[in-house]
Amino acid sequence: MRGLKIDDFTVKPEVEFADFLAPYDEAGYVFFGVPFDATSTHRKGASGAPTRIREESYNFETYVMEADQDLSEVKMADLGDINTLNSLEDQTALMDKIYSLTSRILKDKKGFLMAGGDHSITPPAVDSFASVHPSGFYLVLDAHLDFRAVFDENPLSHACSSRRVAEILGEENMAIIGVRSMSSKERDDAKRYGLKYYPSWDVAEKGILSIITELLEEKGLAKRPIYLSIDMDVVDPAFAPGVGNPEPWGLHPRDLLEVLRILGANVKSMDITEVNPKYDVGNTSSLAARLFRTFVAFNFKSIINR
Ligand SMILES: [Mn+2]
Repeated sequence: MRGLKIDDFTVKPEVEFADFLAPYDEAGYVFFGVPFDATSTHRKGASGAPTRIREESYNFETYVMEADQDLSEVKMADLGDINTLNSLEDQTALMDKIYSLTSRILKDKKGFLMAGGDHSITPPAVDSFASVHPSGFYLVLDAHLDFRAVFDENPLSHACSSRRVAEILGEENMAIIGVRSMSSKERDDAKRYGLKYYPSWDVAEKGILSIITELLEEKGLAKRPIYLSIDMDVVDPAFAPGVGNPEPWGLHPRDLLEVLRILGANVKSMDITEVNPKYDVGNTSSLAARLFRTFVAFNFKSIINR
């Protein structure tokens, strides 16, 4: 991958993410899509998400009210979508591309916003994040524990994403919020590893604020760079029906807003995966677009006020 220009990784989109129009060299934040869903297990279609999320991004004002920040004051670039054949045969090559591209972006001191695709795309991005931020922490919002060692004979399946991240960062440097689905084997493994996770009913009972506060104290998050991964199925299917593996008893979208509000300053990069336009009426991709915009607004605001 050495010697590649930044444009060599991606295919330019027909329509860029709204307001992400700066050239790469000037951008503080870089958006890109990964149209890959070859490891999806129930309803395929997440490969169409980057395009749909871009389309929905035009619904919103440049002024992000919750952060009191106008995005017209922020330099952001849309690199387009990573080249992929969207097949299992191509998966290892794709993982290498994600690693190389995210490494380049981070070394250029920019944050990335990655739009999946299924959740299998996250570990290589965390891998490059960990090499740039050795004290990094991984926070994932997901209905599923995704802690299988292997699934469908594929260790790179989306059902193994948290397990792969644990091997990269160490299970003590990660937490999962919103879980309500796992196998009994995953339950046993999580216990053996001491994996920190919060079921969705804990979020409903205690409130997202108290859970984030607990993590801030226990894991020293205030001083650590965070990689935030949002698997859209963490949100209740009533609010986000367009996902591959919908699970009842999910989070309210405002819980995600609070996560961004509190941790925005420390989240250096993020992804949103598993949005599936085939089962959406537009609200799921719209929520994804707004989450990306809100993240940039909170993060940039905290940077300029620091
Ligand atoms: Mn999931």
